Amino acid sequence: MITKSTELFTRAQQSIPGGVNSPVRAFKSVGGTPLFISRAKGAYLYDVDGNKYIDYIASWGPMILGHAYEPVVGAIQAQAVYSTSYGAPTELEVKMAELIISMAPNVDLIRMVSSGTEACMSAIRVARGYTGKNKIIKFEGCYHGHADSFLVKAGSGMATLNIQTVPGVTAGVANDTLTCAYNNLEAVKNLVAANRNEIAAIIIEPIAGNMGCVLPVPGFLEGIRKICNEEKIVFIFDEVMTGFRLAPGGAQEKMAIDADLITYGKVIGAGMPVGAFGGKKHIMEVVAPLGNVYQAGTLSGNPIAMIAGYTLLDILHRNPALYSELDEKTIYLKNGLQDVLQESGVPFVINQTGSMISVHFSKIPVTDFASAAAADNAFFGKFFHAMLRRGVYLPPSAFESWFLNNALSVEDLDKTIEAARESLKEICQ
Ligand code: KE4
Repeated sequence: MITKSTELFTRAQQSIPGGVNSPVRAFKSVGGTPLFISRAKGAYLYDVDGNKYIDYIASWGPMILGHAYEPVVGAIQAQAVYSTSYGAPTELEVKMAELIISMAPNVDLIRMVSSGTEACMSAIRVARGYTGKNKIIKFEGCYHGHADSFLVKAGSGMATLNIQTVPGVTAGVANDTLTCAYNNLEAVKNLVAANRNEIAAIIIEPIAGNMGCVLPVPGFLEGIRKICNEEKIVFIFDEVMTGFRLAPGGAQEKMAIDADLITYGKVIGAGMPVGAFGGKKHIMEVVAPLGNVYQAGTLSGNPIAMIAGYTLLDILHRNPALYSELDEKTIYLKNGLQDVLQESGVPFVINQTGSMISVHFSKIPVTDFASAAAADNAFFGKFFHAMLRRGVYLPPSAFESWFLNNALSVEDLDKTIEAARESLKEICQ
């Protein structure tokens, strides 16, 4: 059937590579035509054909209190009349930095940028500038944005498209990126021993969301923390997804682990293009113009982005009960999905922490990229479309976390669980 989405997708491919401005939106791994969204409100997305969906992407995390959240929309509207950018410092940036520092552990200084990629890319440069060392360790299946250093065995869209090596990333850059399996502390120890005094940083998603949701096993993060202390390696928590979503203090607070540098994105922009990197003073002091590690951005700290992010963060900061509300809704959904999946007899694993959750059609626990990739992801594609037909919009890839937003009602959750029951019945018949 020709829909407005299919017409738009055909048209989009004439002017945009693959018809999308970010690969994971193209439905490549689940098949079919991406839906073009016309508007969203609260927990719901509406496509250009007028279909309504319960949204479990939340713009990949930012829309934690729901779409078109009135205080955020109002703040943007009020600020926009004073111009959208000055290219000069503003009080808004100071208030934003002070608010983040009051919420996030181990952040003495913070620099705003315009994406999570920029935040992670800059954090790596700071770690290299601070330590004078070149190599980094990242984990297979973790995704830290599309900077060259990270496009080695990355998750998210790279896993979705099964891209192993990226043309354009030079051997020189790739050689400075060491990788090992998530949750394998022994492998970290071996890499560090084999590259003694050469490793500037270990960067990790403290709770991974880019191979589906994968949790650190007890002792894993603690073990890396110990190695970094002993080897003078900068421990970078990539909290672009987890920051201000799992708790006011993000994964550092939830896991009670201290990082040296922390990167943020998504929630801190409330849907506007914002990223940030921050950390302990003695490290962040190398950042220009204070130090010589150069990092810059025309729209860094943009007033519209700042007022949007500040408004959302301030509400989260003043109402910590919103986190327990969101977590309870996620547990409710998890329990309901658990029941219908058990009824279906299909092998599955549900990974969940806070308001991050993912379903893997796997016979074994999903604890790293290999086990996530070994799941029946073709079945996930069928499940995705069956749910979409029933008005539930899941992330279009098995290598993504689902994100709940606090506008979801129990009725929405019940509809989602019922849609899952019907979808599994349809696929398994
Ligand atoms: P951005 O440059 O896309 O703002 O952030 C990159 C990034 C860094 N770190 C983590 C942990 C991330 O999850 C991301 C981006 N997340 C993906 C979704 N898994 C973005 C979606 C997309 O690529 O369109």
